[in-house]
Amino acid sequence: MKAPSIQPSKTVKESARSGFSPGAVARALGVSESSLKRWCDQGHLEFALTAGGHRRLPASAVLAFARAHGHRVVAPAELGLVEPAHSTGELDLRTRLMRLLIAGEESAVSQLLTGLLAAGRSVEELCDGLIMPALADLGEAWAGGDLEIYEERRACELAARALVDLSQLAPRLSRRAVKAVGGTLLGDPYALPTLMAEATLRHQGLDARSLGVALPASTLVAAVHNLKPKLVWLTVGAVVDERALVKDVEALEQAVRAEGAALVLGGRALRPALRTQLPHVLYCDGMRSLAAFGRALVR
Ligand code: B12
Repeated sequence: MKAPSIQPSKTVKESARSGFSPGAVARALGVSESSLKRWCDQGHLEFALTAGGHRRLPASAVLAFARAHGHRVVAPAELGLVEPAHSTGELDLRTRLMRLLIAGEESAVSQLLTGLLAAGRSVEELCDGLIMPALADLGEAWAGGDLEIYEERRACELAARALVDLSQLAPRLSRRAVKAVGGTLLGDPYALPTLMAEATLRHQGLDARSLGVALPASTLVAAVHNLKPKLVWLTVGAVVDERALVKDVEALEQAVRAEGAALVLGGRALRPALRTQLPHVLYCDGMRSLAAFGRALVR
């Protein structure tokens, strides 16, 4: 059976497919079109040619270029991205994201997050500092009986799609990109952390793919041998049986060691007492540390 894949939002899908003209990109970055065309010709900026011979630049390449060369995206709307409204302190943003998630405002959620990315925030910062706290607030609202179950489930779907959007805006991978895979073990239904790991690592230049949730350890071991990733992540959002988890992690660690790769664990359910029972593996408390580890691997 093939699990349905999470689709990016329409805006991001279209921009990823068609790309933008040099004029639009120049306006987005607040530079002249001639400078922009020169950077294209010098190979600093990736582009494709249309059938009519016109350059088209994908938003992901523009964002990667801006980040690497210290440019700011001054007019994100030119790239189909929306500038986050002003006067948005962190608390404002967190509350705004939570409200949009609860209201099921799919494009507004995606626009808020991709707009912040265009404005210079990193994916890992958005994950640890905004999306995770907004979901924690949402969890409190759910626990307090203020939310319908469908509102919580829908919010989670939207957050997942927005994370796929952020992944799509990662720089294009080089053919020799370091591979990374990960997911959750059987009994763990939490999908967002593994999508966060995928988006975070892709933005560091890794060929990262989330394999999904509720995976038997044996299939993760098979993935390690077949796909030969250099990094394997496990997100632990729920633990049904601690002893089974320890055995699963041991099996996975052996496979990862045999292939000369690294295993990184993280997640809310990995309490300190449980961590001490696990074999010696790397533990990260958030996407910022995972990003740092990923960057070290691609250097
Ligand atoms: C969405 C959600 C669900 C959804 C998940 C759907 C899906 N497709 O993912 C569903 C419906 C399955 C669900 C079910 C339940 N849930 Co729930 N859920 C949530 C909610 C609102 C958000 C979870 C989430 O995705 N958060 C965002 C992620 C990204 O945050 P995170 O896991 O903390 O990850 C961060 C770090 O831990 C770290 N990290 C995580 N993994 C990794 C891995 C690596 C490698 C690295 C480097 C870092 C890292 O980085 C992340 C970013 O900073 C939380 C609220 C909350 N506080 O999170 C409640 C919450 C976790 N759920 C709760 C409860 C009670 C339940 C249920 C028991 C409800 C029920 N009666 O059925 C079940 C239990 C399910 C189970 N088998 O365990 C409680 C848990 C209370 C407790 N103390 O344990 C919470 C806290 C809500 C609340 N306030 O009461 N839930």
